[in-house]
Amino acid sequence: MEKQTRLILALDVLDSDEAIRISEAVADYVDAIKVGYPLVLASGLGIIGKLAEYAPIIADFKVADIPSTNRLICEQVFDAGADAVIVQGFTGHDSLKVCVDLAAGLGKDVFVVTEMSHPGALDLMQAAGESIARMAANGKASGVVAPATRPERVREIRKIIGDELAIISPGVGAQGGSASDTIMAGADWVIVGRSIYQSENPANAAAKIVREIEEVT
Ligand code: NUP
Repeated sequence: MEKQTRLILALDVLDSDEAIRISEAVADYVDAIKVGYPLVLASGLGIIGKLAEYAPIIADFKVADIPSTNRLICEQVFDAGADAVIVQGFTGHDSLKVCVDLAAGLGKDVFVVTEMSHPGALDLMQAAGESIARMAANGKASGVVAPATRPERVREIRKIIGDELAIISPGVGAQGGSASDTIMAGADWVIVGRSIYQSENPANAAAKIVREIEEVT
């Protein structure tokens, strides 16, 4: 994934034609497209290969199982044409290792969720977030997912992981986070969904976020 616009589209629409239409419209403004359960469950795993024509695909399956099952899941995801997969970190180092080893052999990326962006992440996840970030760095993941809704946590997580790992950061727009604040806190990419795909003009909405990022980089 090349760092150019520093924007990743979260494409949580359900209809495959709409997904393709939006991907085509925003392709110039995004470095990757993140797809997850809503789109894949509604339209099938084949959508990954179709969207890969427009941008690298990050499969947000928040993989969270035992090592053997994690491997089976990641094999399917990479076979389908995804360039990267998002895995949960709370399952521990061995579950992460099989994903990283598989990805490394295929030239793909693994991003590890540290602490999520929604309010409920404060209940349980935040307490583990820094340990998960450390495990992601030790386990040679490509990067981590950290909350744009809490730029101060992005800053903390950046201190822990250093400069080798990337930070991709959801929570901009609909969840209240700011693209420029998140980039200034140390994120490499912001992930934006509803503010783009629910907009009347997704390309303009994406272009506006890219300009906001350019002003602080
Ligand atoms: O902590 C996380 N927060 C989050 O919103 C981890 C995620 N993977 N996401 C995903 O990012 C979420 O599932 C959605 O696909 C996207 C944010 O979308 P939006 O709030 O910009 O619409």
